[in-house]
Amino acid sequence: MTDDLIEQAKAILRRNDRGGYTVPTHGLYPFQWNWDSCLSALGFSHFDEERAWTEIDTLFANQWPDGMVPHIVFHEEDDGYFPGPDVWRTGRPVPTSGITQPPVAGFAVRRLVDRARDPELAADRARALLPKIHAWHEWFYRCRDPQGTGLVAIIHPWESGRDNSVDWDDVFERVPTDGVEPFSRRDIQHANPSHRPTQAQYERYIWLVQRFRSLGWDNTKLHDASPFQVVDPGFNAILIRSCSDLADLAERFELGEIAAQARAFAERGVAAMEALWSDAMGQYLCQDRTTGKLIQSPSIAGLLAGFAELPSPRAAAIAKRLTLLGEQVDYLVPSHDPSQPAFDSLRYWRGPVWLIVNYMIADGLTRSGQASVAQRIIADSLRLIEQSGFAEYYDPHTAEPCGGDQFTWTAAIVIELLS
Ligand code: 9YW
Repeated sequence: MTDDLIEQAKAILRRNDRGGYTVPTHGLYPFQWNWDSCLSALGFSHFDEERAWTEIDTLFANQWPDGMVPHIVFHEEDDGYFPGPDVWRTGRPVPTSGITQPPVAGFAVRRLVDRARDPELAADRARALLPKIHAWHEWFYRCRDPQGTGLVAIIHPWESGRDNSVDWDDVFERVPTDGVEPFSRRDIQHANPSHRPTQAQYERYIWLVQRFRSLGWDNTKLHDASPFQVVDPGFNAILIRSCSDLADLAERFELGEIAAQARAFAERGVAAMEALWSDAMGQYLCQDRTTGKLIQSPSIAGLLAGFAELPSPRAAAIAKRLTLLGEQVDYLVPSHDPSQPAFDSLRYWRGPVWLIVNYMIADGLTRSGQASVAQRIIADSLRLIEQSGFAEYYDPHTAEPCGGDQFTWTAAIVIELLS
């Protein structure tokens, strides 16, 4: 059974391989996505280390001069996805989007180095990537935390990787739709529309893109100019974890300056996370940076926070929340609390389970000594695969597979969990 699943997963990675990068899935997402690639490299590394490094190298070959690593790289023309390069118009040699995604590269690179079967290859590739990843982290704290709070904001829901989370609903009231150029969505031609974001949400996504485009994608301006500035605990935890993993690697490779700076970012971030903690909800919450208020929306972002090294009472509280959620669903971890009225078991990031997030939460909790809930998450993840294949996401009650199928990062995580 295990061998069979690994073989199926490898076949998906090969099928979605376009040479130097993989597409997340055939049809729906025909380009390279940032955090998909970094997490997919983990899967490749178990059977083709060279290919794993190439996945991350290709992404970083498209890093912007200011340090940002874009959320999509449009390597080839394909009108199967909206919005394409003609909408973003970022002026990059290989067209890219103009926003970023959860910075999981530092974590992924460290994992590749730690278990390398070819340590020389790993050292060479990691040494070359380290300064680039660090430049991206510096970019975050410079451009997305201009007040120096220790936490970065996202300025577009797509940056979080959790496009239509309930977390954004109230802040989205502030994002207008006037002046949005007419557009035709492609996602709902590939996937079930009732599993996808709504038209009203898409109009706001595009309004923000047009706003940033009108500012020439100048990252010294975008943060302050955005009506959408949200501090996401899951996103920050990924950044903190990547900074601390990068610091460890930099120490190993005797890159003292990077090590010290990366360590300082991580330590400051962990301390600053306290501002996002809610005793009432028993988890971390997003913060609306414009008003300074916590967003009262118990989503998976506050549980993904456990991916960073948090004070142990916080990790224990997250484990407790997960145990309670586990009584409400058959499959952990729902992307939103099922007892909330906005929960929707099928609609993208408003309820369904995503394997990549499960993997990161389980990894963090295992490190924090919360092994039993981590094991439940992993067991649930594998049951989902056995029942419903390698989907983009799943209904936490019924295991119904949703979104795209033969999904690259889902397959990569299965290889990672079973190898
Ligand atoms: C979109 C590729 C991406 C992921 C995101 C996910 C979705 C793309 O797919 O966004 O156009 O909505 O939300 O996390 O990187 O798999």
